[in-house]
Amino acid sequence: MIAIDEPFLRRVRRRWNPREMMTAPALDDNQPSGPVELRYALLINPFYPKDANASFGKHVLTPTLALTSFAATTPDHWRVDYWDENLLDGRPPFRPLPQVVGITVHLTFARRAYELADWYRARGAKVIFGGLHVLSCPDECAPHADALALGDGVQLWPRILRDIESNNLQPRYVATYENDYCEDPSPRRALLPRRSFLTTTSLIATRGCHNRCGFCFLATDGLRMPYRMRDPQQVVDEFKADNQPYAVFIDNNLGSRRDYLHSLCSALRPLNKIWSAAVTIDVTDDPSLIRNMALAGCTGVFIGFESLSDDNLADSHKKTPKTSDYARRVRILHDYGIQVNGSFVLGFDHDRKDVFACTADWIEENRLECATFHILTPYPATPLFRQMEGQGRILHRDWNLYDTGHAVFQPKHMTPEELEQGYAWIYQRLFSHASIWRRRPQDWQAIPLYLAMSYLYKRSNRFWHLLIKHDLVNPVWKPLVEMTRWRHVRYRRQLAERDMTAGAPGVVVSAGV
Ligand code: B12
Ligand code: SF4
Repeated sequence: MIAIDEPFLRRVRRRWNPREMMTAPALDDNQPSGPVELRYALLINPFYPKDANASFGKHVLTPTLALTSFAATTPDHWRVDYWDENLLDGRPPFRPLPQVVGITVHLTFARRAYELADWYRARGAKVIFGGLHVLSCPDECAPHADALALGDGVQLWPRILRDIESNNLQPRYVATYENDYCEDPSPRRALLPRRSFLTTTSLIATRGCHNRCGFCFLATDGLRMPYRMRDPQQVVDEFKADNQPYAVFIDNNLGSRRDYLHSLCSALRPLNKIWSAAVTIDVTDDPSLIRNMALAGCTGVFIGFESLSDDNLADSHKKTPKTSDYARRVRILHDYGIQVNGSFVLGFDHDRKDVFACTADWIEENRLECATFHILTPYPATPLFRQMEGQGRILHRDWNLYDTGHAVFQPKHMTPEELEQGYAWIYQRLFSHASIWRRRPQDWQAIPLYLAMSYLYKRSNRFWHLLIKHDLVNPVWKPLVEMTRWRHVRYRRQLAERDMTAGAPGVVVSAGV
C-alpha cells in the first residue's frame, strides 16, 4: 500500500522537456507576401506544447483525422497539402502561398492557430478554421479567420472551396453530424508522412457515444452528435488499403452499440492484423464480445474509468458499472489477452488528497499495463464549465493551460498546486521501473515484449524528439508491432480452439501503449 501522503512528501522533480516540444516554430514577420497559387489548399495541425509528465510517444502514435477526413472531399482540380507542426519539421510551408489555409483549432492550440492564421492572412491567403474550439468559442475565433466551419468538415469543405472559387465566401458555415456516416469518403491518408507515426492507420468507425458526461467535449452546447456507424466493410477496406499491421481506432467509444461491435469484429477477424480502441468498461457486460474482440485482433483497450469514486461518476452523469466491480471487469479483458490502458481524471469534487495514492495502488494491484491521467478540465461551453463558472471556481481563461496537465479551477478538497503535484507524482510513480515491473504480464513469455514496449513508450522522453525529427518513429516502433502481431495471430488461433468452458487462463500478448 502506498502511504496516502507520499505524493506530498517532497516536491516532484520537473521533467526535462526539449525546447522543440515546448515552443512552436517561429514565423518570420519580415517575410514578404509572395504570389498566391490558385486552387492550392494547405491544411495545418498547429503545434501544442507537450506535457513532459506523460509519454511524448503518444503524440506520434497515430494521426488525428480532423484534416484528412474532409481533405478527401477536395475537388480534383485543387491541390492539397498537409502539415503537422508537431512532427518537428519547422513551420508550415508558404512558397508558393496557398490560396486557402485550413486550420483545425482545439483550445490548447487556439493561440498558435491564431498566430498562423494572422500570418497567412496578412500575406493574402484565405484562412478557414474548423474543429472543436470553433464550435465552443466561435466569437473568439472569428476575428482571425475568413470563414468558420462549425461542425462536420466533410460536408462543409467542398462548399467552402466552391464559394471561394466564385468569390462568395461566407463568414460561417454550419453542418450537423446527423447524415448517414456510410456516405463519408475514406480519409485521405496518402497525405500523411508514413514514417512519422507508429501507424498512419487511425481508423474511425463510429462518431458519438451513448454517454454524455458533463466534462466531455461531447456535451458542448449546440453539438448534436447521435451515435453513427460506418459499414464494417468500409472500415475493413480502409485498414487493408493503408497496409499497416496495426490500427488505432480513434472513436470516442467503439463499444456504444454492442451489436455493431460484434459485426465489426467479425469483419476484421480475417485480416490477421491487430488494433486497439477506446471503449467504456460496460463492454465487459458481454464476455462473448470481449472474446470476439480478441479474435478480431484487439490487443488493447483505452478505458475511461475516470474515477474510482461512484460519487464522482454520478456527479458527471456517467452511466457506468459500480467501481467495486471494475477489478473483475479488468480481469475479463486480461483473460482474453487484451491489455488495459486506463484513463483517470483527477480533481473531481469528491477527490481528496488520498486520490493519488489510492488510484496508483489500484492500478498496480490490477496490473493495468498503461494508465493516462488528466487533471479535470472544464472545457468551455460544457456543463462542467458552467457549473465551475457559476461557483466562481474558474481560475483563468488561458486556454493554453487547459491541456489537462494544469489545474485551471479551484478544486474542492485541495489546492490547485496540490492537484498539480499529485498529478505529476502519479505519472512518475506509474512510469517508474518498479511500477512497470509490478504490472508485468503473468505469462513470462510476454514479458520481454511488454518491457520493450513499456520502456520505449514510458521511459524514452529523452529520445522522442530525436526520433520524431529524424522520421524514425515508424522504423523504430514497427518491429515491436510486427512481433506483437505475430504473437497475437498465434494466440488467436489457440483462443479459437480453446473450449470456452474450460476457462484456461488468458495471456496478455502486447503491452506498453
Ligand atoms: C487523435 C486524438 C489525439 C491525438 C492527436 C492530437 C492532435 N491534435 O494531433 C493525440 C493522442 C496526440 C491526442 C492528444 C491529446 N488530446 Co486528443 N484526441 C484525439 C481523438 C481521439 C481523435 C481526434 C480525431 O481525429 N477526431 C475525428 C475527427 C474527424 O473529428 P474532429 O477533430 O472533430 O474533426 C471534424 C470537425 O471538427 C471538422 N474540422 C476539424 N478541423 C477542421 C478544420 C477545417 C478547416 C474544417 C473545414 C473542418 C474541420 O471536420 C472534421 C470532420 O467532421 C479525439 C476524440 C475524438 N474521437 O474526436 C481526442 C480529443 C480531441 N483530445 C482531447 C484532448 C484533451 C487531448 C489532450 C489534451 C489529452 C492529454 N492530456 O494528453 C492531448 C493534447 C493534444 C492537443 N493539444 O491537441 C480532447 C479535446 C477536448 C477539447 N475540448 O479540446 C478530445 C476531444 C478527447 C475527449 N473526449 O476529451 N489526441
Ligand atoms: S464515456 Fe467518454 S466519450 Fe462518452 S461522453 Fe463520457 S467521457 Fe465522453
